[in-house]
Amino acid sequence: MRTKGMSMWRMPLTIWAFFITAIIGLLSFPVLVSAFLLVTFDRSLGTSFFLSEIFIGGQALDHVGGSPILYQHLFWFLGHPEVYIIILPAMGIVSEVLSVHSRKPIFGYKAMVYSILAIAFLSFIVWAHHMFMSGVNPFISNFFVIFTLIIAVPSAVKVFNWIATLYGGNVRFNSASLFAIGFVSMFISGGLTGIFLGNSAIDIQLHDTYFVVAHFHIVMGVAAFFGMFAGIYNWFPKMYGRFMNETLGKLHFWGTIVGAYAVFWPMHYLGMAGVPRRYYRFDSFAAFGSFDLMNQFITIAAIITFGFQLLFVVNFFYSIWKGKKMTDRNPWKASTLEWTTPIEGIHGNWPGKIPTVQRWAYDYGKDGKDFIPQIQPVGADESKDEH
Ligand code: HEM
Ligand code: HEM
Ligand SMILES: [Cu+2]
Repeated sequence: MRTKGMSMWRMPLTIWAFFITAIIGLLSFPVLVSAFLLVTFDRSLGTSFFLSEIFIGGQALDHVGGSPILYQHLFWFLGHPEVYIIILPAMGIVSEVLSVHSRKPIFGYKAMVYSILAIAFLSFIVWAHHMFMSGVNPFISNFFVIFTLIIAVPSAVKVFNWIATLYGGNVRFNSASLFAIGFVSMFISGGLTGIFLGNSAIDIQLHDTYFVVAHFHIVMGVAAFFGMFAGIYNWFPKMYGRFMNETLGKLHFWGTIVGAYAVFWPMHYLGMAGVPRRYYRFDSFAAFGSFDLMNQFITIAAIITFGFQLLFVVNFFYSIWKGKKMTDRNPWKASTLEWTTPIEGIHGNWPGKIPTVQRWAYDYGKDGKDFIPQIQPVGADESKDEH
């Protein structure tokens, strides 16, 4: 007899991802807050946690023993987990959207959960990969190189499982699933450059160049936004009882994915050629003059990509009031709970008794049925769970 009710192994992956994200946040933000407190003390109370002996104008200031590198450690102890705080929710949403719109159970549900856990754990022991050029002992760097490269394993497991979920699926190519697929593409592109940066020997060349800017915009800026868009297009009917316009949505997707690659792909070349980040202008460096054209191209691409985001804003607000009305409470034929509440009083809960969860969240295409809602009891003749 299978137990009734929601259990950890029945949670949708979106919820798993949000849950683990909350834990990462709880453990990492306090470290940043303490760094901020110490900085405040340094600046207003005359302490020198981060200020070492400095000479200004031949005069020794009265700071002793502080270490600016300590600030970097505290900052990146938050900073690296933070990038996963940004990406994990998107990963959860994408897992959900890909499964629903390919009409297949998510491939490797438990592996997905364990890789989220592994990523979360590892994210706390790789922070110094942002500091290979801070004068960190190269022997210590090796520790961070190894664990950084190990993160690629659970990341690859997730990518493999998303693709395997799509494989052979009856995929509905709508705005939600397109953005989810776009997420996978961006995550692969940005993850690969992470592996380059994770090798300290290569990072010595690439640190503080546009290669890093390219890496993190693709994997964080663009991918996280794609996850958010996939989620909005997917749950919009749930939120407002109306659909977003699909034609505008698809236009938004194609404009954004082409635009985002046009903006951030060339940055890799800039970086490999040695163009540093955080420079306002390059006129005093003759050598960088030859990159003007590429920079102009990036600027124009960014403006056009921004234009496509306006389509989204228009679509969003237009659809809230004028979008096609939802007549079926479960338009995507999803098995998760949120789609079983009535259309009226969208933000309310279930009228009367709260339904009991009977099965995991991904019974798609099981026993020849298109989908089985999570609240449907398990039949006696039903085959075993997928996980
Ligand atoms: C396979 C996975 C990944 C690896 C191995 C990796 C590795 C690295 C390394 C070594 C750096 C430091 C580069 C440098 O400053 O010289 C870096 C920078 C960065 N990464 Fe990743 N990364 C990965 C995935 C991600 C993900 C998923 C995100 C965000 C969602 C992310 C966001 C960032 C950001 C924001 C920076 C730059 C921070 C800054 O200096 O301003 N990375 N990455
Ligand atoms: C089309 C959209 C975007 C464009 C064109 C863009 C462009 C840029 C450029 C050119 C830089 C480098 C500045 C420099 O080093 O001098 C930069 C820095 C950065 N961007 Fe973006 N960005 C975009 C969206 C985003 C998004 C969505 C995120 C976050 C999710 C983001 C996060 C960052 C961060 C963390 C930095 C590093 C700031 C630093 O150097 O301390 N960007 N961006
Ligand atoms: Cu990092």
